[in-house]
Amino acid sequence: MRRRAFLGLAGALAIPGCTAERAGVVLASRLPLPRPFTVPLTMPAVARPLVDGGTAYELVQRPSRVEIIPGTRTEVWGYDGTFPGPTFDVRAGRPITVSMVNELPVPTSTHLHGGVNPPQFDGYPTHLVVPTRRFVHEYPLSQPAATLWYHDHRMDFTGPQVYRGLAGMFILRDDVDDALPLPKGDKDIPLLICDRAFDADGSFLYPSLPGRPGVKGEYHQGVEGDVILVNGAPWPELEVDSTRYRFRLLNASNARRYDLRLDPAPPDSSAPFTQVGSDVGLLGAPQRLDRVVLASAERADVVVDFGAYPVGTEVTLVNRLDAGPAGQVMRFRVARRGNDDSRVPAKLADLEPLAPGRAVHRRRFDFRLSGPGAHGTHWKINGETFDPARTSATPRLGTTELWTFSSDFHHPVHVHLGHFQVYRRNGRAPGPADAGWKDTVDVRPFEVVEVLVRFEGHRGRYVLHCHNLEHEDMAMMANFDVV
Ligand SMILES: [Cu+2]
Repeated sequence: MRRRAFLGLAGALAIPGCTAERAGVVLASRLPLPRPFTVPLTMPAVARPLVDGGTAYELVQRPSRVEIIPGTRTEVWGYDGTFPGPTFDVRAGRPITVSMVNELPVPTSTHLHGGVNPPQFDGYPTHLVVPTRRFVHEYPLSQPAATLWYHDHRMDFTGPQVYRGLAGMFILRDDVDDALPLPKGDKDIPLLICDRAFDADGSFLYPSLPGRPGVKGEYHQGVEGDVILVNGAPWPELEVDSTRYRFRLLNASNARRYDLRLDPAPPDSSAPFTQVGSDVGLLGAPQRLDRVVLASAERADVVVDFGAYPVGTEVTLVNRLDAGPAGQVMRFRVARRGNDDSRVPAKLADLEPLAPGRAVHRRRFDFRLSGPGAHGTHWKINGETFDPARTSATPRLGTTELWTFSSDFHHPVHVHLGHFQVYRRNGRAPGPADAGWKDTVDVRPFEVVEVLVRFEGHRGRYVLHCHNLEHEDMAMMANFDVV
């Protein structure tokens, strides 16, 4: 009975107008906003090893002043002083080391999101690298090609520190992916999408969260900015050939969800997006999509064929979840004809579907708000706030478990180490956004999402948490120990 009531409530909330598809609260910029589509899309620098051909990298986390809004300067805290940080472009099966040097005024902890890494290199929230010190991460990269990303993970301060700029893309390639006839080279483009608000002096605007000095209550839901940045540029424009492109979409926003569409849709009314990859690797087969919905930290690797549009067309990537400035993301201008020898094959990779019969253990994780009370507002998992000393689950290495996530709000649930496949959403088959291997799943208000999660590679202590960074900072996190 309880379960039926639960699903009934979820159904009611799915009625248009009754549900908020938005996860956060918008913070308005105090700076006049730039006109959209007036700055070019730029690519972050590619991370270079210390020695040509080597496998040792070093990034310096430091403040710098950069021009994001034309004519103003914004202080960012960036990897090598850049926002986004340098893009890693590395090969599966070839381990690397990344020395993180902290020249910021605060402690940091760096997490390679989606990485299958030993616990001591995973960026545990209390594994702090204090100012002036460094820490060398060893990444085995023993996992299939995928679009990963790296970002700060400091306990209680991940939201403000990522917001200031501590995030970058991490592209892992392998022979399977290379052998596919997908668009390559300058037509394989990472797009790191996030939102920010700017103060009158050009600095990033970020509120205090409940429990901190100068509380503004509602931002416990999550912070959304009114400026959409792609690769760090506000509503940029990209000139494209009338050919296929591969876009590695990452929602690097603290809280904002996106419902991405192309406007106009292709004149031949074909689905504009062909998804080829999910969070942590290729799909088994491509899927055609009219829209791409991304919660915080989710990725979608998609192919768009601008050959469907006449040369001269301006195609806008829009976000249907916002009627204001954040309803637009970037623009593509189909500038010229181009040769296109790429295609999307019917089969992409061997994807082993996990069957529920494989699960050796079932666990439930309920994500819910508590407070405001004597101890303030907290976001809790199974009624508990994060305690680094407590473990909530002990999966065995090499096994698969069935984990059920339920929620009272938008909670994009991220599991470290363990990759998963969505088994059921509200008792039914999962949706298009759930396809493939995942590390983050979009759990919406009063939904029940069941995932089959596999624990491979390493034993030790890891976390699962809500990837709405404000929720994460307000303790919506739990330990599990792989034993
Ligand atoms: Cu949450």
